[in-house]
Amino acid sequence: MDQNANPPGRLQRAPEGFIDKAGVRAVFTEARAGRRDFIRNAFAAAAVGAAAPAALGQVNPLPAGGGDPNILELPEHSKGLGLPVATDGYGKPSKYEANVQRRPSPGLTQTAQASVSFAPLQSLFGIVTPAGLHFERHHQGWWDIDPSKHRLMVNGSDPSLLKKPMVFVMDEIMRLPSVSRFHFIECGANTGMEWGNVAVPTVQYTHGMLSCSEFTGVPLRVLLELAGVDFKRARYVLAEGADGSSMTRTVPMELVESGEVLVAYGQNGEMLRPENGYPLRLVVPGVQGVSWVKYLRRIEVGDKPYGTKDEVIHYVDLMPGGLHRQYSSTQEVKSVVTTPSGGQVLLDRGFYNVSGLAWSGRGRIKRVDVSVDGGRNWRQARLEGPVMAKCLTRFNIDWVWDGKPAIVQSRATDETGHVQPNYRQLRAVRGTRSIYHNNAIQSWLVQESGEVKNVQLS
Ligand SMILES: Nc1nc2c(c(=O)[nH]1)N[C@H]1C(S)=C(S)[C@@H](COP(=O)(O)O)O[C@H]1N2
Ligand SMILES: [Mo]
Repeated sequence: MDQNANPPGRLQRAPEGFIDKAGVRAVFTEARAGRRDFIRNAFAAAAVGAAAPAALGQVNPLPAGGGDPNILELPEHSKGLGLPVATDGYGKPSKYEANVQRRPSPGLTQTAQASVSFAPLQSLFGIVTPAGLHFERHHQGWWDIDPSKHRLMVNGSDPSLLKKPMVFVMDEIMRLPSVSRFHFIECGANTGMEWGNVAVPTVQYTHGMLSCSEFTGVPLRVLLELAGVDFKRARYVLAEGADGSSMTRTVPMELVESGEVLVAYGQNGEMLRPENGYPLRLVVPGVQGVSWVKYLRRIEVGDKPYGTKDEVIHYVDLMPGGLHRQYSSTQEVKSVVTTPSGGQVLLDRGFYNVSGLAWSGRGRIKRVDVSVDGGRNWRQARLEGPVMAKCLTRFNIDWVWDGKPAIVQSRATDETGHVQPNYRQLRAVRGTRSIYHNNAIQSWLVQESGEVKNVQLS
């Protein structure tokens, strides 16, 4: 149970005068030198107390002969003429952000087509994933499909289940009333490498098969109504993609009837990216990514689950007794601290904003607790609004690091009362040989050196 040794909310404030001039100068100097390490800069700007200037001096000595650091010379961009508008028809990030990239995991897969690239969660703010940084998971490569040639067929496994099989072109789908909703998508295999032990160093690789977008499209229910589906008897749909992977997944009709499942063409205000299923994908809120069929070309309605390869062999849970558990597709409550996280470095003790993401396939996040002592004491973090169902929720909490080793963790609770388990609790039920559906509490060890490491507590 919760041992709230400390009251929730903003516990500690940084001491007076914690922004010191030497620290701020060091930040400017570092920025000019082109060295951009978010954590270092953020820290330097918030360096605490009398020890800070000395520590900063050791790590970031001001260059000798740099002139009077109190006199700011006007840089070129404050004097000259800037670039004209529309130099680039589609804007790109600053060149200084070039290290913010989705990344594959070398050696994880045998080909670059049946593979995955991970989203850089450590570099993102808020809850929305920019389309160009959305994780990718392809079973047989991606395509840029001509939308004028794309078709979506709606048919029945038995003709009596629907009155009128239909084939839609994109224009027809886009004429229908649309909805836009924010949802996370998480691959069922996210954090899958960590089942046995620590395997990868950074949050990008432990949790980066996770993204969140505003999706726009038509509720699948609307298309099924147009086709005259008998909802009493047609209790399942099969979604099929147009790529070579024969990606097919059964979706229970309850989810479709609720209006949640979307046939989506929009992502964050523009058309889907080709890597994410352009021109049409299924959005199945709260359900693992594999059911979000990309390049969606067919919906078949049926009266029983289809038992396709992706649901009887893949994306199943290997239980301790050797049994396979199928169709466990809801993404259970989970969270992770993204700052500080593995691979980052805290320069010195002092104030930090601990920040992370929480989500649940069952609904809204109700609360997130954060521990900095490996789970002995917990404090309640602030949830940044809007808090939406089956969507990422950003949380933040103040922390003053005393320079001693610390183990930072977050534990989410959703509105249905589900609480994120620790590894001991999860392994007691699920064993250690699974790949999928690992929602355990993540631990980051902040070492005395300031280096942050991925660790697991037994
Ligand atoms: N047609 C098709 N749909 C697919 C896949 C695929 O390979 N082909 N991969 C699935 C898996 S396993 C996941 S996790 C998500 C990933 O979506 P993303 O690439 O947009 O992140 O798409 C799903 N839909
Ligand atoms: Mo996946």
